Amino acid sequence: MQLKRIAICVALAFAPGAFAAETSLPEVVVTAPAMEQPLLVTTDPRKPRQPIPAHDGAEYLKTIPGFSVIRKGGSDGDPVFRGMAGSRLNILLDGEQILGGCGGRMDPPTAYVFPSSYDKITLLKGPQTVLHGPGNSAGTVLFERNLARRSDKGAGFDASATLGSFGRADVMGDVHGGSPDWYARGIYTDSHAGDYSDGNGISVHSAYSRWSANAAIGLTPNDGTRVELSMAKSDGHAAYADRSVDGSKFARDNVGLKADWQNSNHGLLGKVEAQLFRNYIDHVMDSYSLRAGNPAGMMAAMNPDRTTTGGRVVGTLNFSDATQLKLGLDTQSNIHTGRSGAAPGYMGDYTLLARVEDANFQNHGLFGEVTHHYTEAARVIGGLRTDWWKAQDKRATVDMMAMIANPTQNQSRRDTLTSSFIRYEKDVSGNTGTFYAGLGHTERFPDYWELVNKETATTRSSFNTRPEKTTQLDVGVTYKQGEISGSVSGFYSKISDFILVEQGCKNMMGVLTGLSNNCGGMIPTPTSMTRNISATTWGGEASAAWQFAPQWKLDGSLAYVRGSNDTDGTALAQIAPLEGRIGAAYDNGVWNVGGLLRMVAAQDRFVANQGNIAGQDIGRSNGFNVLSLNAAWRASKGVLLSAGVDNLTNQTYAEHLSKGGMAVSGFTQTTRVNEMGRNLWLKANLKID
Ligand SMILES: [Cu+2]
Repeated sequence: MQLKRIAICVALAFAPGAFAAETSLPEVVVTAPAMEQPLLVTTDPRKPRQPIPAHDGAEYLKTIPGFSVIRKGGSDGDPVFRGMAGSRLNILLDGEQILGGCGGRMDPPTAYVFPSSYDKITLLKGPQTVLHGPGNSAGTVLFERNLARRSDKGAGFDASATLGSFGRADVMGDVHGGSPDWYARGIYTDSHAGDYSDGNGISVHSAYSRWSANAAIGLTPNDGTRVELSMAKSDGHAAYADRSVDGSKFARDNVGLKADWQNSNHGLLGKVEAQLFRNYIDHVMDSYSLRAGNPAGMMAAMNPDRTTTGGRVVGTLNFSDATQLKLGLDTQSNIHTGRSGAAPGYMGDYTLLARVEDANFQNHGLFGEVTHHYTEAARVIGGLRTDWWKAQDKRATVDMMAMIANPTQNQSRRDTLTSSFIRYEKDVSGNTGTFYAGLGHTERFPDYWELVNKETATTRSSFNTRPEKTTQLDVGVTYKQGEISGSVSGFYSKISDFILVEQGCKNMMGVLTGLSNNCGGMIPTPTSMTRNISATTWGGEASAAWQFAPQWKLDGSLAYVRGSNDTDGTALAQIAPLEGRIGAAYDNGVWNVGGLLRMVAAQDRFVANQGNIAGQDIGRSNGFNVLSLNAAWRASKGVLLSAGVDNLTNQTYAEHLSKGGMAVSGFTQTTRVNEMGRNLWLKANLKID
């Protein structure tokens, strides 16, 4: 009976227009993806979304309640979840880790993500898994492609095109084909935008251009076996409004090999997954190619690169129908180098200089995660992970001018870190939802930015910064019955040795003279330091949707985090303020019309010059409300046309976490990098299977 009802519901959901009155249609324009399973939010990156995001990973995550983005320009912002940025958020591209190279954090992992080249984005909240690598104290984000075996010979095509205000133009093409025995897939994306203007018509130095190409070939000799070889190449350039250089190169070269085997018979060993990858990124930032008035000589360009190689093998052991264990190993090694000089063709051309290694890192992890169902409606999930970590500081000097010797030159560090979690999940009676409560502990070793390009209050090198330890309680519930669905996810987190990044001033002797960005004159000089503190954060997200009439749906969400620095007795910096969203949509199965009101409160809790590797607090920020409207037409099966107006009332506003505006020749300097003013967009999706 239950199965029959599910089958009818599924059939209705895929019959556009037919019985829209009796079922809720899938969201057409994504405005706030909801948590439908404990701690898990999934979203389709190919769907139109509002407001229109830059074509990078961070802005696609921003639609998920709890996420914010540290804005630096038009693209490549840093994603922040529940106040946690940088490597507190584990971001995986088809299971592969990719680490940026920029010492100024222009390239978070999401700068190398081209969302529409993926089929699915998944957020796993909290330290509630050990399967995806170390350090996921705030959460794990998976950008993934679907890999189902073909049932017949054939080919398909999926494409989209987007046009928008301020010179926005994107295309995406995805061609795939094969037979039950093999498949091939190629995906290309291209995205351009000019400098946008804020609500006051003030132009922001923010133009960008990005492209990516992916190719994969796979063998699927039977239902349970798959081997895939994949390659990716991408590049781009982006203007930055928050600093004196722009990103003129973000090149990525990738190769990956995956093999999966699933046991078709009942047996202890149910599945084996193995993966190897190499990611090379080559980044250039310079002061001359994307802005006027700067000389191309001397130290005008910096060119870091990073090679990340890694692998993973996981076995699934079925001890019984009720108990399953995933046991695995993963490994990762990365080498970071740098060089800087003049533009090509000038004396001191950086491209002719040797790259100099400044640091390398290795990590080997062993993990096990068990799921035990002790009744049909209740289960316990637990995991344990140990990481053996090593880092080496290769820098001879610590300053741009290569005058100050590195006190930790050639030092190595080793550490063994452990992470664990246990979670109870109980389905609510009548199968209307699930309650969960989990306790997790994770230890995160400092990343490149925290160890290798910072100082401390007392030394010129932060290479001995202690690892950060997070213990977090996650509690929540999901609910869905009839016309109403909703979820609540709360957390309470105690972080010891939280790695705080502060901006300060040091004199010639390296003695700290104050905490400020504005050090004045030649002496003292600005410095960026790390310090281990104790911190507490708590908060959560709530969302609800109500289909109050057959073709009408209302939804809303709230996200809030409060953070304190327990060592200093102050607020914890870089926490986004309370945010709420209300959406309404009319959908008759063919036409969809919707609106979104995003309401953000003022943030009074700040500590100037403190934060993380991606940003520091500037000061208090004002609240704002932004209204956006959208419409979509399912022209035929496989054809969707959508359009929207974002920031309808042309508000001038900046997010609390946006970086401070820099003086760029030809542009007006603002306190923070302002968000886009009123803008229009048009998107066409085409799918042929
Ligand atoms: Cu850079």
